[in-house]
Amino acid sequence: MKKLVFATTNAGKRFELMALLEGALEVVGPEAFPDIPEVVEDAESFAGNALKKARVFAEATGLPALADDSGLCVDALDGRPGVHSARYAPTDAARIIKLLAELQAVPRERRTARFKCALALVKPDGWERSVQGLCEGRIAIAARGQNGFGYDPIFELPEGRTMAELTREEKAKVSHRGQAFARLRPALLDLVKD
Ligand code: ITT
Repeated sequence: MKKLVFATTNAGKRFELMALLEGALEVVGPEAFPDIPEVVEDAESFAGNALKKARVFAEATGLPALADDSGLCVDALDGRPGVHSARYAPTDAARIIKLLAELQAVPRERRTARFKCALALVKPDGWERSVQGLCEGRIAIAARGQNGFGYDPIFELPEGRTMAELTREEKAKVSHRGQAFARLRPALLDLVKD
């Protein structure tokens, strides 16, 4: 089976994308290449960071590489934490507590936010494609739900549930990552034929 390296250490992202790939490709993670140094995510856009990660892995492994850079942009915080979503606080729990605290005085109608996801696919011959997806919602008053990962328990969808109250299949249909994946799917399936 054709191999794809997925340049992420985030278990939540990996779980979701593996499910979307439905076994079409053999996916290997960065742990299979311990000599590749950590990629510094210093681009100002999700797309820039995703491309940077995928390029490093494609070049170093000689395999097609897929990378995901994603995050949460909150309108009342002028788009923060945005590309800094992973570094906003040290753990998922701490990030949720900090965001709820920052928004404590912000009323429901001004708690609008969106998840963004950039996916980049880079082949060792230099071919590359980058796609994006986004999902609109608002920051809940308190965390709810056990599914998903990261900021999911405080991201409320227009239908009323938080992202962490959806099943994996439901999340894939509406999420930023699901949307981006749908756009990249043809190119990923072409890898099977390459
Ligand atoms: P890699 O760079 O190794 O892929 P990372 O966790 O550092 O892993 P990012 O820099 O892209 O990834 O940071 C993404 C942040 O946004 C991180 O805090 C995630 O928990 C959060 N995030 C991304 N997608 C999410 C989703 O679908 N649901 C909830 N939180 C999400």
